[in-house]
Amino acid sequence: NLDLPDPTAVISEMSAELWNSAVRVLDKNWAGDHMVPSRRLYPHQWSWDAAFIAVGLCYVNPSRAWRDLRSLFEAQWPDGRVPHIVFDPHTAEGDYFPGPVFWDVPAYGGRRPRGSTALVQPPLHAVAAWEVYRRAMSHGAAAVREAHAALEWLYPRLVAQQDYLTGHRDAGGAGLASIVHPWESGLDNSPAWDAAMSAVPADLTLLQKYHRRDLDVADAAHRPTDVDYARYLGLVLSYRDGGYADAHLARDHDFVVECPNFNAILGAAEIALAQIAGVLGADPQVHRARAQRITTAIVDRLYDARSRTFRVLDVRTGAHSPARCISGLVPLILPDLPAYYADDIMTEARSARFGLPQQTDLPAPSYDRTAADFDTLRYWRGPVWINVNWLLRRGMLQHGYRDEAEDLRTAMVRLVHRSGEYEYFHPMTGEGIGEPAFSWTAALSLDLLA
Ligand code: 9YW
Repeated sequence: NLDLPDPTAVISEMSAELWNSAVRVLDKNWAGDHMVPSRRLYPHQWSWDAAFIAVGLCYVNPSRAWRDLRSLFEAQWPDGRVPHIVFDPHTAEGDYFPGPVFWDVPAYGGRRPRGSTALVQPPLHAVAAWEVYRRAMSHGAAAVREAHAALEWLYPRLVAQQDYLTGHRDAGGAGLASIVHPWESGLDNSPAWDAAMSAVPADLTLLQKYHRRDLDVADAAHRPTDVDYARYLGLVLSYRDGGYADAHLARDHDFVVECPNFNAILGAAEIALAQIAGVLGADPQVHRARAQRITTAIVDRLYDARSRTFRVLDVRTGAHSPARCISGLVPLILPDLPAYYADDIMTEARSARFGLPQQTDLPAPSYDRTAADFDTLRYWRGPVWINVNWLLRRGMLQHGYRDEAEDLRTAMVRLVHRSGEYEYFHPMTGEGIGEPAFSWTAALSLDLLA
């Protein structure tokens, strides 16, 4: 039938539209020496955002991808921690809360000119650095030289980040990293924290002392609640009162958990470091061995044999969280994960709980669709996020689920093309919610199209 459009032409037109608009988003969000996640809500630099951003930015501007990662690691602390937010001194204190004044971190002899928080985020940067390096070839000899120099600069800093997380942060004593605040997970108000957070004091008077800037620019129905925020602030204040030191966390701190998403990324980072070490003439074997140890510890500690899913572990109580969240699917990115567990993850991903595109036409939601408290709007309690779906697809490719990986890729591209580069998406309708022109959604779209 001659009236029907040629499907390949439709797809390439859609791809070109999305590609061009994603590039525009990344141009708009570039702030001179770093990328902001979004102009209004997040006017500083965020740690794991920089990694996702680099993965896509390298197709169009590898120099900026390296510059962004470098800006982040210039703010690394002497103990190896890479802060979850690096503040932009040109942004007014009132434009983001909690800002530098609230965090009041110690100064380290001018090594950190830009100020930061004291928390961390999932260490995806080694994976990102390796991806940016791999793509340098297609940009010519100068780009390859730039990439090599960037890897040389980053490598010891990436190793120091891993050492901090598996050393200072090994509160559970089994070689995994604990997080001490939901913000460290990147999945702020995920139901995975509800059980552990219910024991954290919620001092609502803190919210009379401070102003929640996020509610000036975003819809309260989408954001974490005031009770969440009171607990978030209380946890920072108690970590701050202890000088942001990590000794005795399991004993003294109110929130100490091991997250499968965070630790799977920690393991994947060692695999990427092995590849980077190979290029730089360092020893890859030590990183492969570490990746293996992390994978084994994730299986031993975070796998719940009864439900056959990976769960968050509360280090203080020894209990697994009852919530089935997308974080439980991310260990699929670990190449050494035995097929038995990879199969279990795929069973969960295909189930009505997460319903891969075959059932819903949409990428996976952040939380179990069948749960009584599944919330279609509130941030990490239901909506679809592109970054964690990108990780899930990476895991599918890693373990040979090629058809499902391709379906997921198509679903993500279709969703962002239809709705725009939003921060997150309604898990029933696909409508874009949160911030428009969101950097990681744009950057990862480039990677999915490339
Ligand atoms: C906040 C910047 C960050 C992301 C997190 C996301 C959100 C910050 O935004 O946290 O104020 O709630 O949960 O993953 O890094 O994009």
